[in-house]
Amino acid sequence: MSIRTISTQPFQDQKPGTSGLRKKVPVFQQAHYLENFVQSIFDSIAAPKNATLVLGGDGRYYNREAIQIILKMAAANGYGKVLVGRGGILSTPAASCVIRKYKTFGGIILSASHNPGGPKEDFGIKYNSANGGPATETVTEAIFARSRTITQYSILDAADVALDALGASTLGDMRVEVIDPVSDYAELMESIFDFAAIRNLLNGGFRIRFDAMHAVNGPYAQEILERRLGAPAGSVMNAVPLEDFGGGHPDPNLTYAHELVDIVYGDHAPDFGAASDGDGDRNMILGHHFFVTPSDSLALLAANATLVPGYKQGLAGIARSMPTSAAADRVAQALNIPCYETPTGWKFFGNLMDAGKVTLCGEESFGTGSNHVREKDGLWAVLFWLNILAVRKQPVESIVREHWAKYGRNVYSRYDYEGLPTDAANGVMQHLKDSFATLVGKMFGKYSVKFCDDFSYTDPVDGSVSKGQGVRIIFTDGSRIIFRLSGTGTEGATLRVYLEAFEADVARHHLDAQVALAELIQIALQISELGSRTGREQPTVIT
Ligand code: G16
Repeated sequence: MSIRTISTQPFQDQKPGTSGLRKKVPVFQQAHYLENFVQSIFDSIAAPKNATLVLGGDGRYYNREAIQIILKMAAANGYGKVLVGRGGILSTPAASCVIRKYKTFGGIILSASHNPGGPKEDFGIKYNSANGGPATETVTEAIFARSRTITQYSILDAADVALDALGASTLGDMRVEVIDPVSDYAELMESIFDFAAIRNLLNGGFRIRFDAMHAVNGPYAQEILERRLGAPAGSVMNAVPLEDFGGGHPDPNLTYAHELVDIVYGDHAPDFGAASDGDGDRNMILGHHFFVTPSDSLALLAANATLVPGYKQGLAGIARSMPTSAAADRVAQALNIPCYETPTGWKFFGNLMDAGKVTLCGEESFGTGSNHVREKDGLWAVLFWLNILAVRKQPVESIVREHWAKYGRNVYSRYDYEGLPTDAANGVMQHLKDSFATLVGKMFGKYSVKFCDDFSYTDPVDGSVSKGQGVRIIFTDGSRIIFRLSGTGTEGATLRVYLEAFEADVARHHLDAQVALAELIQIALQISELGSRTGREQPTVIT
């Protein structure tokens, strides 16, 4: 076995987005493309010799090939050991858990998250640091800069490593340990939640449905929900992970998880429904004929946290991404703890958690998590809900309605316009920024614009500044319209419009969000000129 040093031309498009580098599979299959990025990671993170890495992915198309390339490159770059999930599988939260538990130098996660998989669909790669979280912007910028100047990479000339059985082998001087992808994670969940109480709930006829969407969480959910907690076999649906997610879009929202949505809104609906995404870090929570918005879910978990053994001491603080509703802020205020508003992207929570400033974090994009790992965690959110339900013994809907009655309701919806021509989407954003001065003070029916800006964030821990994180139009009553370009799409541009109105009046809490937000939606379309600038009348997805 020898190390080969291969000359390469840099690619200029390897800028990591919100969550690592995501491109179509054929892009990754180009000669040297993946290798350039992996070498750029290795060159930028400068691990000491014999460092240990964690490696795994969500099992999508090209996962296996990429794992073999990365293993051989790690061996050629002086790593001492790689812990790789059996079959090359690790959910994103499980990878974070393993990095932390075994105190490794970092890890590489292969996933394009909620994006579709398959030979013509998406693939992705990202680097997570020793804290188990996505690399900070400083590191991702360094990786990108390196990828633009790279001239060579190193790879071991060796046969593929057997990945389907647990155990250790060597690759050159490097040790490869194939680990069970589920057990460390399942053990962590048992240490946080009251499994006995949840088992009782499930034994008592409380019916659940978990949709793994043919993605990575199938085996995790079967092990934890069915085997360890005793949910009847079949409670986990679409449990077999497939390279193309069965042709579906593994994004747990009301549009893409329609199979589950039809069940929980159907005649024999279960008491609780949930879904997670391609790599297992997102979650959607549903009750009997009832949808819990991710923003409300964060607020509810925070308000009920002390019912869960792992959080019975209370919370240090909460963090939410800027477009996430202010429902969590109200809980934080009541608990007298800080609530931080960060840019979109889980990486911004890492410093806050490492510094002990926050315990729970959440995003409107169906992400919720805590300091137990440094990624958002889909199954963790499901277990958190089940733990609360086991203690409170009330239906999901009545827990949410009681919460609204106490704190008020932050009515919320997001409109996604996917696959727009990039110029048109940029044009909408520029037009909004150009309109700030004329918008302030302007009345739109009962809404009066108080303030607008392009959100900028100064990290309270390391002082780093992130600018241009989304346009905020804030009204005098606290209602908000946010416009933001997605950082995770791979086709054209995706423009997201986030709408939020605060409703204190309990008598109006029954209103459908689309009805309650109708006026704000019209204002958003009017001020952005979205229709005329993009030619798009209807959003692709409404959540
Ligand atoms: C990633 C990040 C999330 C973030 C989301 C935003 O999610 O991990 O923290 O909220 O992107 O997506 P967009 O930029 O498209 O609005 P994931 O699940 O794709 O890794």
